[in-house]
Amino acid sequence: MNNRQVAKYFSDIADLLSIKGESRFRILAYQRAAETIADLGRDIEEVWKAGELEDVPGIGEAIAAKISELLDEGKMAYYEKLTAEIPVGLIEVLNVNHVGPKKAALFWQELGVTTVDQLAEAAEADRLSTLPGMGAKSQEKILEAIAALRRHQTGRILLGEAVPKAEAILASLRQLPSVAEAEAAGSLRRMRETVGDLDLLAASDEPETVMDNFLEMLPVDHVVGRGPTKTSVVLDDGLRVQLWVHPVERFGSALQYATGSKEHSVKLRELSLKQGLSLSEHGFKVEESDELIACRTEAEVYQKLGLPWIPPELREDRGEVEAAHNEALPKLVERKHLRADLHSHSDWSDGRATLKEMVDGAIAAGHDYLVITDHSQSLGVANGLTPERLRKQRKEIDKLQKKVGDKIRLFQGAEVEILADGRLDYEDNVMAELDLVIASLHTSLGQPRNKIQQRLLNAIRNPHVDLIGHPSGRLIGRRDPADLDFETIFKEAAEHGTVLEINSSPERLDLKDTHARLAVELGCTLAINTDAHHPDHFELLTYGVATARRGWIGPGNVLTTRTLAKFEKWLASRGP
Ligand code: DGT
Ligand code: CA
Ligand code: ZN
Repeated sequence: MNNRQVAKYFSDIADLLSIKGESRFRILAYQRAAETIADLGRDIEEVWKAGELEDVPGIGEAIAAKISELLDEGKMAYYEKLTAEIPVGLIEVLNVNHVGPKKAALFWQELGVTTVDQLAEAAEADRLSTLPGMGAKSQEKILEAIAALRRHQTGRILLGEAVPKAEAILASLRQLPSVAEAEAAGSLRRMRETVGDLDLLAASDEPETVMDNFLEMLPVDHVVGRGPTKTSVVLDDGLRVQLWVHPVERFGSALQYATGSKEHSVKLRELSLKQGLSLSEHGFKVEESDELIACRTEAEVYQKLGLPWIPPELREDRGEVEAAHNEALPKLVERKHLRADLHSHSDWSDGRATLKEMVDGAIAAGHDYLVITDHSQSLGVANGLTPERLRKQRKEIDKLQKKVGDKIRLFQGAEVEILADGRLDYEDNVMAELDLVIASLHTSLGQPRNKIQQRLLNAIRNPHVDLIGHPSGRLIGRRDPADLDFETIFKEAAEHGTVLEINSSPERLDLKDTHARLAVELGCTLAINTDAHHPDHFELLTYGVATARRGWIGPGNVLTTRTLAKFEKWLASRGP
C-alpha cells in the first residue's frame, strides 16, 4: 500500500465521522493524520517496518496502531465498523460543492441518498428543495456542482450542457462590432454526445480586439494559450473554451478545419493532395505556386474537392467522404420534420407538471400529437400508476382533449416496466386499453447478458408493446449500457415491428448514434422522443434529432415524422 492509499483511509474516516456528527476535534485528528501521511516524503511501509511511526509528528499512538493494522492485515476494523454504519458513497457526496456533512446526513436520512448519482436524481426530481434549510436555489446549485464534479472527473461535458453555454457566448461575440460572424465548431458543431471543450469561431479582421473582448466577457480562471488566430481559456467552473478568429474571406476554410473531426479532415486532405493542393485552416495552398485559395463558405471548400457539402454531424470518417463522392449522402431527418412526442410524463407519476401544462408545452413545441406515458405501478419511486389510476387518468386526458380541440391530438400510453424476471408490469388486458405501450428497463440493468437480453426480447415480442424506451439503459458518463447483443435485438425489433426509441434526454441519447444507424440498417423504425418530465423538456428534441443525424437517419425511418392520420393508421395496424 502506498502513502496515498493509506492516507485515503484516514481522510475517509474523517469524512464519515463528520457525517456522523462527531466532535470537530476527533475529525481534525484524522484529517491531520491523512495529510501527514500523504506529505510524508518517505514510504509509509518503510517507516512502519523501521518501527518509527510514532516518531512522525502528527501521528500518535492510536493512529500508529491503525496504520500498523492496515499494513499488516490489509484492513482496518475501525474503518469497517464506520462503513457498516454509514454508506461509503456519502464520502463522494461530500465532494459536491455546497454539500457539507450536515446536508449529506440530511439527504441520506430523509431521502435515502447514498451516492452522487442518487443525489442528482433527487435534485432533478425536485425532492431536495422542500427539505429543512433547502430551497429551489440551493437545489439548483447542487445540480450545477454535480455537473462540475463530473466534468472534473471525465474532462468532458454533456452536449446538452455545452450547447446552451456556447450559444450564450456566441450571442455575446456576435454583438461585438469587430465580429462579422460567429459559429460553433469542433465536436460541439458535430453534436457529439459529449464534448471536451467549446470550440468557437469568429470572423473578423481584428483578431486581437476580438480575443481581448473574449477574455473580458467570460469568467476566465486562466489562459491556456494565445496565438495570432486562437485563444484557449479555462473558465472558473473548469470549462475549457477555445476561440478561433479568421477574416471573413477565409471563414469557410477555417470553419471546416475547426469543425473536424480530425479523421474527416485527413480524408479531405488526401483528396486535395491529389489535386496538388494542401488544405489548412487558412485555405488551399497551391503546391506549385504557393498561392492561397481561401474559401468564404464551407460549401466552397467541399466544392473545390468535387464534393457536395457534408453535414457536420456526419464528419466522423464513417464513410461520409466516400458517400459524398458517390453522390450517396443520406437525406437527414430535421427538427422541422417531427410532429410528435410519444414519451412524456405528468405529475400523475414522476413528472413535474400537470397534464394541462404538458399538453400546452407540446402545443408550443409545434406537435400535432402527444402520447402521455406515465410510469407503471411497480416503479414505486416514480409513483407509478395502478390500473385503477390509469383509468382515472384516461378520463382526465379525454376531458383535456375536449378543451384543446384540434390544436393537438392526445393519446394515453404508459411506460411499462420490464420487470427483473422478464414479465411486464401490467397484465395484457390493461395494456390492451392503452393507445400505445412503451416498455422500458429501469431496474436490474446490471444483469448478465443471457438474462437482460431475454427480458428485452420478451418485451419486443409482446404484441401489446409498441415501442422500447431508451433501449440500452445507459446514462452517459454515469451508467454503462446493459450488456445486450444489439444486432439480435434490432433484428427481432424489425421482425415484430416494435419501434425503438432515440431518447433525447442529454444524459441518455439512447439509442446512441452508431446503434441507431445499425438498427435502421437492420430494418427498424425509430421514434425520436424527449421523455419530458416538464414542458421545457420538449425542446430537448434537438439532441435526439442530432443523434439520429449522426446515425445517418432520414425522416422516412422515423415514426414521429408521420402525419396524425398515418400515425393513427399505424396504431390501428398494431392491434389492441
Ligand atoms: P473534443 O474537443 O475532444 O470533443 O473533440 P474535437 O473534435 O472538438 O477536437 P479538438 O477540440 O481537439 O479540436 C477541435 C478541432 O480542431 C477538431 O475538430 C479538428 C481540428 N483539429 C485539431 N487537431 C487537428 C489536427 O491535428 N489536424 C486537423 N486537420 N485538424 C485538427
Ligand atoms: Ca473541441
Ligand atoms: Zn420515461
